Amino acid sequence: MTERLILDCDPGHDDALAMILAAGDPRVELLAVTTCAGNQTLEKVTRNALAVCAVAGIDVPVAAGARGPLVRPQLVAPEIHGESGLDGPVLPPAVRALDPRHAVDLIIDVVLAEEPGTVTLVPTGPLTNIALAMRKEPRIVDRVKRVVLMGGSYTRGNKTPAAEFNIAADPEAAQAVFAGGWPVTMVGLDLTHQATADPDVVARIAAVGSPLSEFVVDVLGFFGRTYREQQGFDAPPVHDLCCVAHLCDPAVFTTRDAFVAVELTGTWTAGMTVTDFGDLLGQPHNTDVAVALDKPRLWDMTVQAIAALSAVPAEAAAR
Ligand code: PIR
Ligand code: CA
Repeated sequence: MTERLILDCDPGHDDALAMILAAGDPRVELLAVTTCAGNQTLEKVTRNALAVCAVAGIDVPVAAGARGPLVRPQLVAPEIHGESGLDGPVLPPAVRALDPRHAVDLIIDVVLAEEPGTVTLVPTGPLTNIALAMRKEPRIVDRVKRVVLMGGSYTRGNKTPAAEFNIAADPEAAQAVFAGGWPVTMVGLDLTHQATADPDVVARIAAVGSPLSEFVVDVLGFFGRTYREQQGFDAPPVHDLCCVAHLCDPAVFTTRDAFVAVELTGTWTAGMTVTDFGDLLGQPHNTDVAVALDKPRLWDMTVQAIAALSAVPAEAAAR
């Protein structure tokens, strides 16, 4: 059975790769793309989503969502993703119009229109749209198959020592999602930092030899430079890609169940995903936490997806 998903993202270099895998792997069906302010402003990340659709020939509804977090001042990440939010590659103009609906309404409409238990939500930015959709239409909680989100960590953060960026950007929204009562898979930094695009991977992508593969090489080139300069990484970790990869093939990573809650009041720890794999807190486990990556599996499917999308004639891709 193909896994059907809505990608709620803030492209974003790794979000762009997640979109491409979701469109190019035959084991998943991308139903819609929604955007949320995160790596950059809503206008910028939405433009980037449409640009990725144009390059990759993605033809699904794209809707813009929340302009900022529920409670806190907005965070953006230009030091990693650049001023545009997707610096590096040449961004083609959009070839498709934005869906007129708000992202929250598109999410609700798609989930209610499909058979119960068949749609997975894949948030790869701050969780603002997902929290708002839960509150606007609580029936989606029982109808969604599960939520596979990139965010958090059980060891340390990247925005602060305690907090990962997507959760730090909107901790209140994240807490609502973890406590929502639906199955949640947390794909946090502990997992995604294993998903580096090493030089051999970039070479395999370049060897596909298409406009799309060139675009991806440029995406990874910029992301690799900022990750080297800002975070001292040898190669960039392509966080968001891991969520989609898990829908393509669950064996791409192992999980452990845990209780996860988001710290909302700590002086130095706001946005921390407090993770109890045992029973220290006496709370029922609410989350499957991604632990160990099968890296060759991740990059094999990603290279294949890029090749599959590249086989589409350029005219069809640009329609
Ligand atoms: C990556 C991100 C934000 C900040 C940094 N430093 C690095 C974005 C990625 O798009 C991913 O979804 C998540 N947020 C990783 O923290
Ligand atoms: Ca992201």
